[in-house]
Amino acid sequence: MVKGKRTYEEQSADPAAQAMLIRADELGISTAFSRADDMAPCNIGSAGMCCKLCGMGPCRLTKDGQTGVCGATIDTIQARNFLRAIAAGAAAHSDHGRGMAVTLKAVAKGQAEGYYLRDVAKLRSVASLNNIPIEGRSPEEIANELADLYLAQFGQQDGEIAPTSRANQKRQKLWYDLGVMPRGIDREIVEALHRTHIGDDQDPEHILQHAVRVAISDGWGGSLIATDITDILFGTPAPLLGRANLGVLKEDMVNVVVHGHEPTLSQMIVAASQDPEIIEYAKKAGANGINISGICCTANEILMRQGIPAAGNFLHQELAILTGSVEAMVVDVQCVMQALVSLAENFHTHVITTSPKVKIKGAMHIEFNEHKALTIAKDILKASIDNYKNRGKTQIPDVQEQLIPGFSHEYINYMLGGSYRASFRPLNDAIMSGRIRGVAAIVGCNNPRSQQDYLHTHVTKELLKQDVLVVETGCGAIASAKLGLLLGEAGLDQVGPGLREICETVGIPPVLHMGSCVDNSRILTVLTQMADEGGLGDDVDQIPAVGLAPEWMSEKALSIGTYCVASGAYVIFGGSSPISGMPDRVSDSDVVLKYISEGWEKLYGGKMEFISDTEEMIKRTLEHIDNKRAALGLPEYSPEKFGKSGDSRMIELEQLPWTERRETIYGVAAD
Ligand code: XCC
Ligand code: SF4
Repeated sequence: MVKGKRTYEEQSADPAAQAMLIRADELGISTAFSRADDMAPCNIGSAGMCCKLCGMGPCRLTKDGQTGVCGATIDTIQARNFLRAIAAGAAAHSDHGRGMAVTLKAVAKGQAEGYYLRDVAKLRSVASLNNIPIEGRSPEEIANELADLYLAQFGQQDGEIAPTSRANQKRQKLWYDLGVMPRGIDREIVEALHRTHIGDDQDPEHILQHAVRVAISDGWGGSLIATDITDILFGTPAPLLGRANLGVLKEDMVNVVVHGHEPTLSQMIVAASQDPEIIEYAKKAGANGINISGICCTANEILMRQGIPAAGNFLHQELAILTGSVEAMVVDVQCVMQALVSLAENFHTHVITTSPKVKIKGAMHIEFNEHKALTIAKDILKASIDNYKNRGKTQIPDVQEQLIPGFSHEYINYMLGGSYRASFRPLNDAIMSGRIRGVAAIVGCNNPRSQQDYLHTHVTKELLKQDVLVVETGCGAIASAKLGLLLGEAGLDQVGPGLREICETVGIPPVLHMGSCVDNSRILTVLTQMADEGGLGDDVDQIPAVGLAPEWMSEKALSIGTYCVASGAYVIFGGSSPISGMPDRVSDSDVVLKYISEGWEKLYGGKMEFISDTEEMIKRTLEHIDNKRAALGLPEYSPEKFGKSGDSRMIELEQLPWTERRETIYGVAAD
């Protein structure tokens, strides 16, 4: 746990962040980093031992055997707190999904200015998956029916939510048998609040069973719906060349940073920024044009579709403003710090809130709606341009890295077999032969209580050396991007021999950027398709795969972790555990912690653990992968066998300058 002021290097592994933290100190401005140093977390609350669910409390349970005023035990309190957190996370993702469905409906009806059905192939395939007829129908008709179907999933009362039909058959049956098949997205979230009200559900295991149902309604519901529709409206991602870190901000341009989650607004701002009228307006203001960049998952959404650079991840939101070069930070929902507004008062930056759900006192509010999106986006850009003249002294760290994002599950499928033989066969074969030892999904946030980006990138690097193929999303993916791990190129000399062979043969980086946090649903799809492909058992829990969220902080991360467990994965969270309980507890020790690991493993084949020690995280990941390999009867992992095929060609390629090499290997053109 953090105590006292850390050095800049201890606060962040990113040199751009370190430079801005120095600037913040020089200017006497606080950041999440310094505030974390100044305020130790409450040790009762952080362990899940505080209940404030009614006016008889809050009850703080610090002694063994103690109960709340109502008699609630620590296990009940922890389980309730955990369920509430998961419900909030699922609500955030799912409401985002609902927003996408509302937009799809408006587009289908021709009532959404500036939006199109950009990926009709995906629309048709998603419609087919949902038994919506496609032959002889216009894209708008199909989209209208799909939007209605998806919108209905929120208010549905019984049965199962439609996208769960894409889970493996065996898994669906298991969810039915265990009573965790979600009936309707809103219904499960409401029930979570009901069950955790004073005097309701008080059996910890029963409470946690509902946590699973809520989480499934996120991963296999709201999040999957969000991903599907985002692809339909803005295109299914495919690899392209991007850039990340504060160095993407421009000295001579109007810098507009979009931050948050929903792509509806950010995509429109990108479109509006290319409008000749707007460019002209910027030039008149004395700038060389408009430079859009992103923070958090909004960054991922526009990075992997349009190649718009990412200014950074969660902990970069304040640092971007600290450069003094940001005319406007345009935010919508989730992960937006209230601190931005008071921070921006030290500079000329406008913080502009746009969601009808989110206002911050002191911020400018320009409300977004999908019917007038383009007009609103232009208004926002004009306000940003008008602010350019107020810019004072700037300091933009000259730090950025290139990356290749855009690995949707569709693209991964295609890249492994081309148009004629698209399948997961080569990936499964590589795992079966031991060239690839297993797969790790490293996802989630930044947390100022640990060194920014260090845990992510350290775990990533160590697993690559061990021939573990890594997929990433969210702020974790941006961490790897900033530190240069999302270029096949930069990493290949640091990856194990077998994995390197595969990456070079297929032409992929060893770390695949799969998108934003709602796109963790893509990871579910990949795992399901791998199970269905054969050779790695018949369900996700048999695949040698692990999910990790080393720097998690948001409730959404807990929901993601839980739906991954429910889908059969082993999930490791780093940092602190929200349910760690008393350090030296004796009586029926740590019921909740035990239940989400051993208990859930018996039921779902997946388990959840909170491990603060990094090396232990890596060790358990590899152990799990090796145990799963052994259970499948696959050969033991032995790196000596691989890495020699085709080396002469690679040695030849390595003589070329990086841009040419990149073009030859990845087919991504130079800037
Ligand atoms: Fe938020 Fe999605 Fe976490 Fe990043 S990773 S801090 S949730 S933006 Ni999802
Ligand atoms: Fe205390 Fe029980 Fe009320 Fe929680 S629900 S605050 S434990 S009395």
